[in-house]
Amino acid sequence: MKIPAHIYEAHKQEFLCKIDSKDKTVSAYATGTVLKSNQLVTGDKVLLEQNGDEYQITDLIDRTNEIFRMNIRERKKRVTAANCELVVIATSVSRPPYKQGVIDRFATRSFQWDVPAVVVFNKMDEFQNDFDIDFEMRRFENIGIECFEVSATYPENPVRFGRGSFKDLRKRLINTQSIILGQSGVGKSRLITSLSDREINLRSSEIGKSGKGSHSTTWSEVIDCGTFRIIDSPGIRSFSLDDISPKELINYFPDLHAISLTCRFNNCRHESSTKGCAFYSGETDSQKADIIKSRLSSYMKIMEEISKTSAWQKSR
Ligand SMILES: Nc1nc2c(ncn2[C@@H]2O[C@H](COP(=O)(O)OP(=O)(O)OP(=O)(O)O)[C@@H](O)[C@H]2O)c(=O)[nH]1
Ligand SMILES: [Mg+2]
Ligand SMILES: [Zn+2]
Repeated sequence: MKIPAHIYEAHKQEFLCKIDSKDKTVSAYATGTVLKSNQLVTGDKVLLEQNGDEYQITDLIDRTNEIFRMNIRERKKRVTAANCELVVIATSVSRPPYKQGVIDRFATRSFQWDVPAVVVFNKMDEFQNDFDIDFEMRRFENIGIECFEVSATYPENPVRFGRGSFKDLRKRLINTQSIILGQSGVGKSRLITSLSDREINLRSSEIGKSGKGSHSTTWSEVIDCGTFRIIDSPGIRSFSLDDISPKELINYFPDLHAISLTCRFNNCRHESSTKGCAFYSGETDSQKADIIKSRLSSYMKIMEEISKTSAWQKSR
């Protein structure tokens, strides 16, 4: 008899699995045939077989989606998690400081993965108005990304009125499996601890003098919060999107993509000197002109970076 389970933690050959029908996690090994064709990851649904005290993973259930980056050399996907219905992009508004470019990169990935995203502005208890948070939220809401303003340390205190609160965020997560992503130290683990209905206490550590996190979470793991599951992940060090080709990048900027379709030339580079470029024709919806301008500048920055890498790869 095969036992349906979820992978909560994936190591090289050993997998911590939660048996769906019981409140029980077991350590399981994967047999050659399953491992050969797949790399098993956190969030995977699998079937187990029990032999005495040992559990073996015999089958991998088809994934609904994958959190991945491409390995350019091998032209293969490197998957880090699976079956996520939502990407929770977490940022701090104090220390480490808010960086728009970083959130844009995560948003770009969520479009590439085809998984809806939300942005959580955490540490609102320390917010000093040093950037225009309403503008930032408008920017993300314009691409269908819901925003929340919370404090993981003081979850019950509404910090400002208007946008999504801690309660709203919890509501949004109910009955889903999601993954939380963000730089080290933004409060991902602390957020999960506060969001959970259960008595969990994930390891968090103080922000150093440099204002940077100290990479306290070291691998991805599913955290069962009672009414929802969320994958805690280690703070990402590198925000490089260099595995995305310059041609496909615009597809992951849906707001810009729609406008770019009306540029006169379909190989338009969207620079201010380009003839017939829709971004400089003054026809963009004036209420949104400021956010589009800011998104275009972010797109251009990423484009410049990935164009360099692909030229470098071509020359090899
Ligand atoms: N003031 C304040 N501090 C917070 C808040 N959320 C988290 N912190 C603190 O920020 C520090 C880092 O939090 P973590 O939860 O470890 O951050 P993380 O994103 O999980 O970091 P990594 O695991 O390294 O990727 C800890 O000292 C937390 O107590 C918040 O809402 N307000
Ligand atoms: Mg952590
Ligand atoms: Zn153009």
